[in-house]
Amino acid sequence: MKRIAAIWIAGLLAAGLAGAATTALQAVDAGGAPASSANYAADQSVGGAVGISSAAAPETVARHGYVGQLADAAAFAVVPEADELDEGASQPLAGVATLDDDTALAVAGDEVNWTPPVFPLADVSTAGVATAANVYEDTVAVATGTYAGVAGSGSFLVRNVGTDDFDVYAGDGLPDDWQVDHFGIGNPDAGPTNNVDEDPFDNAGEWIADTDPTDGDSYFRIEAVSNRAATAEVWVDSSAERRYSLERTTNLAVPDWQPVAGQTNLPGLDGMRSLVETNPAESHHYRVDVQVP
Ligand SMILES: [Ca+2]
Ligand SMILES: [Ca+2]
Ligand SMILES: [Ca+2]
Repeated sequence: MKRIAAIWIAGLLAAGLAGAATTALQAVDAGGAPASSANYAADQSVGGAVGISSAAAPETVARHGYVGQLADAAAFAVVPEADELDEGASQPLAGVATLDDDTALAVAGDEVNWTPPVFPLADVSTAGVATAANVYEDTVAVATGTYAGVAGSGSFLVRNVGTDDFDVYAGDGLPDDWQVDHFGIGNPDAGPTNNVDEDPFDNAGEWIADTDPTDGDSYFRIEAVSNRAATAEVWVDSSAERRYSLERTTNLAVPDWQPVAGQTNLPGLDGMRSLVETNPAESHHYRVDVQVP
């Protein structure tokens, strides 16, 4: 254990004990006055301000009035400058050591032996400057270090400010959290043109429709069309996170797709929903458009 403080001032011996000389017992003067005998003189140090003082930042607690103090670090905690940090940004770390007499000592970042960083920390310098990696969602970072032989840690939140900047999924046009949700981290099958489930849509298409890119039965399609009386109903399996529009044409050979009035940009329902054309003047072919809001 590193000795934090070692101050013993029981008195100043102005003259050492000589040979086998004997000294008379000398009562300590509580007033702090000098005392002396034939062989020595001492300036007593008793009294002064007594109590505990503290400061909030950097956290410090001092105990005053002790003639001497020996203390070892009993606990250590890492203190980040801020509780939240944007991904890719840096901030200083410091610490506070709680000594075995319950006093607290502010510890600078360069006094800490920092543990190698783990995600989402990209780096912690010897001076204690922490740099956050890019993340795919808000992620708690834990910084760990050792001071005076005592290990401690502290945490802060790394904010996800970019949706397409994480690891190998960066810059491919698909939201990183969606890719991680479906494929885990670092999966080469997660790219926008991949189609690992071998259904009619690649991953980019499955993202747009909010379908499962790892389930060959999950892809966007018209589930049913009903034509009761004069009303045409077109059914799709919908997502509440997407918008749907009904379009029609009379000719598939040379299609001229037109939106159906009142049936555009409708929210999904997280289940089957219908889009309706009432009293169409003639028979039509229909298709449904799905978009990310
Ligand atoms: Ca990000
Ligand atoms: Ca991406
Ligand atoms: Ca697919």
